[in-house]
This record gives sequence, structure tokens and C-alpha cells, in this order.
Amino acid sequence: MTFSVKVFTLYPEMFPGPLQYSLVGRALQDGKWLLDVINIRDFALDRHKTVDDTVCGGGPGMVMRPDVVDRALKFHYQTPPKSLIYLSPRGIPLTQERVKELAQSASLGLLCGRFEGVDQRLLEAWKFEEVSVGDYVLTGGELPAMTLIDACVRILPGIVGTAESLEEESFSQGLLEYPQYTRPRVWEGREVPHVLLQGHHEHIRRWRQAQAEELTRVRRPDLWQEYCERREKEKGSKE
Ligand code: 9D3
Repeated sequence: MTFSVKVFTLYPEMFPGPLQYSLVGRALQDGKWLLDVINIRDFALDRHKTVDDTVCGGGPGMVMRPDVVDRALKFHYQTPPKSLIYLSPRGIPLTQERVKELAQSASLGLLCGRFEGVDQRLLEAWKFEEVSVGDYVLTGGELPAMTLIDACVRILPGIVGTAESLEEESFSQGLLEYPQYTRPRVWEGREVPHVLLQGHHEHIRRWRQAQAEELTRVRRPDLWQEYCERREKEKGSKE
């Protein structure tokens, strides 16, 4: 089964963009996933190709017209796909858990907003799920759509790197990654930590675990809290 993605956007030229490179780009070339980019402006009704209008009730900016976006969606779908997502700053934050679920779907429909966003009635009529990529403000949904696609495609079955990445994720136990080193052994006076050069695998494992825990505690108190709670529960269930 091929993972098929349709992207509805006012900036189709932005695609495939970064998605043509590296692992994800090779998989696209190899036909392991399909990308269909739809220019919403092609579905405008007037000779000026208008896609937006002023905000009802007043306020700054413009909103994408529901009738134009609806025509684009209807042309491509008889029935809405199971995963129809509007990338939106007020969406539910994207998580690896959700990415894993989305990567299982056969087809993914992504609507990228511009201006102040899309008319609410269109979102309700098509039962869009709203997804955000984080608490900062971007200029549109295209980069978030690419982010979501990249996250899904890298874990598709049969993509090189999948075996290691899934293993890595089960190993990481909700902690940030430990620091990595390569040669040369000394670079500009900085040495690779001694323990990594001794070949004592149990010592290496314990050092990496301690590093991961310390990084998580300092940088991500939210993850550290969850990790500590889960560790307590697992200890309890063993006794
Ligand atoms: C005045 C209110 N603004 C919301 C904070 C309006 C607004 C700003 C930016 C509406 C849309 C956008 C464009 N952003 C996206 O389309 C977007 C986004 C983001 O800005 N941050 C994180 N995730 C996402 S997903 C789509």
C-alpha cells in the first residue's frame, strides 16, 4: 500500500521543496509515497481568481473563501478521506504518537492556510482535524505540512532507516538523546569522553543513560516529570 498525500495550497511551487532531498526524497522517487499538490487558486470562480475576502465582523486581514476551497476538495474527493488535516496555529500540537497513527493511513489530505486562515464553515463541513506544529507564529501552513509529511514518511514500513529509528525510539524511553561523538579523538583540544573509547559496553550504556537523564531534567522538565512518574509506576508493578 502506497502512502498518498494530497496538499491543498495557494503556494504549490513550495512543494516538494525540502521533501525532494535525502531519505524522504529518495522514497518519493522510488514511488514509496505519492505527493499530489493542488493549487487552490485553480478553483476560484471569478476572472480575477479571488481566493480570499475580508473578515466578517471586522478586524485585520483576509480569510480564505469556503466556496473556493470546497471546489478544490470536491474535485479531488467523492468522500472525505479518514485523515483530513488543516494545519493551524490553533490546532492540537503534533506529537510522535499522532505521527505514528497518521503514517498508518493510506491517504492523507492536508489543507494549508494563508492570510488569517480558512472560513470556519468549510472546516466544519469537511470535519477537518486541526493540527499545529508548535507554539510560535509562522506565515502559513505549508512548512507545517512539510514537517508532518517528513515525520510520517521517515517511519513508513520499507523506508531505509526505519528499523533503526523504531529501535531508537523504543530505547529512548521518553528521554532526550545522549551526546554523540566521532573521530578525530581530539579536535581543537577537545577530547571524546574517555568511557566511549574503552569498549566497555555496560559502562558506555550507563554513561549514555546518565547523560540522557541529565539533559532531559535540565532542558525538558515536562518530559522529566513524566519519565520519573513512569519509572515509579514500573518499580511499583515489579514489587
Ligand atoms: C491573529 C491571530 N493569528 C494566530 C496566531 C493569525 C494567524 C497567524 C499565523 C493565522 C495563521 C497563521 C499562519 N500559521 C499557520 O498556518 C500554521 C502554524 C503556525 O503558525 N504555528 C504553528 N503551527 C502552525 S500549523 C499552521
